[in-house]
Amino acid sequence: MLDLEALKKAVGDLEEDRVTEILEEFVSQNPSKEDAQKAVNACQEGMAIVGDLFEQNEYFVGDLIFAGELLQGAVKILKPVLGEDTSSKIGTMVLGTVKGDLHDIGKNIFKAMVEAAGFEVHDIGIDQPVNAFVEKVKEVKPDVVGMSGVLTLAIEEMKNTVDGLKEEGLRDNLKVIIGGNAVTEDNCKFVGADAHTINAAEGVKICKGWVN
Ligand code: B12
Repeated sequence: MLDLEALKKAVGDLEEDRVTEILEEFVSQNPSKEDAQKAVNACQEGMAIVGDLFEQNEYFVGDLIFAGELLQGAVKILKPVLGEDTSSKIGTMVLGTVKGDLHDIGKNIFKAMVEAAGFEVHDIGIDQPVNAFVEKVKEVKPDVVGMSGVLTLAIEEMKNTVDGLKEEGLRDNLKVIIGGNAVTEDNCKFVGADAHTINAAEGVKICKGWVN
């Protein structure tokens, strides 16, 4: 059995060896995808602890960097379980982290899961300006655009991106979903997106609903 509290605490305490030990043992027990998603949620909660301690000046930028590396390692261990699916292609997505924001751990988790669900994902990376989204949409004509951002400033950039898509006449044939720690119901409306979530599994469900 996976001890979610222990995992959350180990991530919050930046105990990399302990996180690896817990997750390797978990994966060796052939867990379900649902349980792997619970592990992701526990890691996400652990990262929220890291963020809080950073705000309280108990952790510093170096700790954020280490936390990022730690979580990337954790996702690598979980990926074979999260990504295990043989669905055929159900849709196309352009995905990226908006301009000014360099955070990509959550985006990469969502990408692995939505790919496993059958989406062909064109990941344009981090710190991507409006025109990078617009050009990629023109090129691949996706069903969905996914934007990620965890910084408060990301919300304004998400809105600029939706406005940019509208200006080019591309918005009407698209669904737009935003994710990352900074998104809320209110700023989803402000951005002009169709949906928002801070949970990758929920995001996958929403996107599947759009193309089915
Ligand atoms: C790790 C980390 C970093 C790492 C990032 C490494 C990387 N490769 O991503 C590094 C060290 C680079 C970093 C830098 C900075 N960071 Co930082 N960072 C964090 C931290 C601790 C964790 C973020 C994370 O990975 N969370 C875990 C993931 C799994 O969660 P998530 O992103 O929300 O993703 C989930 C869902 O939201 C969803 N999802 C995500 N994207 C998408 C997209 C779609 C389409 C969908 C459907 C779903 C989806 O799926 C995921 C799984 O469920 C957070 C604290 C926090 N509470 O988040 C601070 C935090 C985000 N950082 C913060 C700050 C201030 C900074 C810096 C300014 C620090 C500095 N002084 O330099 C810089 C900014 C750099 C920049 N321009 O972006 C603040 C932001 C404050 C704000 N409100 O704007 C936070 C909140 C910390 C804090 N409490 O102060 N950071």
